[in-house]
Amino acid sequence: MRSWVPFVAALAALSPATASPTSMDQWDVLAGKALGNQILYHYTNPEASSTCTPYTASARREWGALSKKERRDYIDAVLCLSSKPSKSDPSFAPGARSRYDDFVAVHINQTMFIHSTGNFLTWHRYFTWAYEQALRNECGYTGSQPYWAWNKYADDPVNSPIFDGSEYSMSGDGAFVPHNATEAAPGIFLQPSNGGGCVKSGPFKNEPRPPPPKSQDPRPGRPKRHRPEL
Ligand SMILES: [Cu+2]
Repeated sequence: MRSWVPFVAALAALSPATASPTSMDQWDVLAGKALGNQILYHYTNPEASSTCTPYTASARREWGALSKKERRDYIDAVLCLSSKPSKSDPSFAPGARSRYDDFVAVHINQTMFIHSTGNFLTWHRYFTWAYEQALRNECGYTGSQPYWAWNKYADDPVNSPIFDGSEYSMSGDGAFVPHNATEAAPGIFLQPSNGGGCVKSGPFKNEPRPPPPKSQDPRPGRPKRHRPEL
């Protein structure tokens, strides 16, 4: 019979990874229950893997729950990926310049077949894993791909850890450019705010601007967006 000690220890070790205590919400509680069930299953199922365990499994964590060093490690790995040359076949992605662009190109190429479809979750799960592997194997990243719980910051995104414009964020508002409301999805309009232009703050402000788009947005009926032809 398996010992309960590793179960309890693993639960204690992994639970804080799902959320920061100060911002715990109902989704974090649900995720904690799921994690508990997974750990319980692992240590009570005789056929459970001995190599993939709750200790060795990659734990995806919310951006705001990462330490500043962990955020910076992830940002540095992304910057590293954007500094490496593309491996894509130019006939597939003529606009790709970097390894980061390679992943953008794959997503653009598949856009019409992976959204609002039954394969949405599985495709994006595999895609995220492949991106995470590139960060690890090509840029020495030792963490896991973080996620963004937007619901935690919806009331004040400008001051959230992911968009506060600090060196530990993804960016702040871009430069202000007067613009009308943007149709994010059919019938859903995002009202204009303080940004709209080039990224001016945060760790990606010096990233090269992609070339202007050479083709139509692949989604008919949507406003054109500034995208490289990837
Ligand atoms: Cu997608």
